[in-house]
Amino acid sequence: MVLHGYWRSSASYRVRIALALKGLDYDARSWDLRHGAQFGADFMALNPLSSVPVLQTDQGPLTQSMAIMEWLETEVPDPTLLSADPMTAARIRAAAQIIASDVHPLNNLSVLKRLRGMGHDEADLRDWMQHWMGRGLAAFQTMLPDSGDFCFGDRPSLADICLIPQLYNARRWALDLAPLQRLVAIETACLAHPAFRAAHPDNQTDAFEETPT
Ligand SMILES: N[C@@H](CCC(=O)N[C@@H](CS)C(=O)NCC(=O)O)C(=O)O
Repeated sequence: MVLHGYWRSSASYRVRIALALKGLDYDARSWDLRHGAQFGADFMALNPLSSVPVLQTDQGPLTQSMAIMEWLETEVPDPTLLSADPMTAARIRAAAQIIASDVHPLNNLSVLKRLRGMGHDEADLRDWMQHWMGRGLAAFQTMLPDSGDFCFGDRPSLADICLIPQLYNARRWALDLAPLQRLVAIETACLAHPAFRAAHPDNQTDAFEETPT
């Protein structure tokens, strides 16, 4: 398999974690989002929505990180990213969707570009990012059980996979994490896990290659 991604892309980071948790090997191909590589014809042939990640499989390219991870879960059920208990699995999906559906789409590079194009300055952008991340992460935190090293118990799930890249993003935008201490504790546990370490942006071969735009 080939994972088309970008080191700082949080949706790519999710899929890297899932692949590592499942113990799957893949080749990585980087597309420099800062310089518009996602709009080239070669990338658009993989994903007409011009966003990463795309997982190239022996059955063709697959887009959308959540769909990719659901497919990985079906292909390689063990270790599960969900739970054998249907209600716990639904709660894991609900927490993951807060980030994937309600927070991340508002924080995307294309949204920031649009806001800049409409005349908003960097202070507006920071306010925008912090607002949506803070609101979503606070809700996420209240949806978790009170104990456990990870979001739902003693092993990582789809909820942790979505949370950790979003927290990476939150730190980049200087979100105040003081009210989110349970999430910070989970982040500490995740970042000590080999799969999360391998998937971390700083450990990708394309890390720090970008030049400022
Ligand atoms: N819903 C998509 C979101 C993908 C997405 O937004 N990717 C971002 C990077 S995290 C991207 O490629 N942005 C390019 C752009 O905004 O031009 C998924 O989960 O895969």
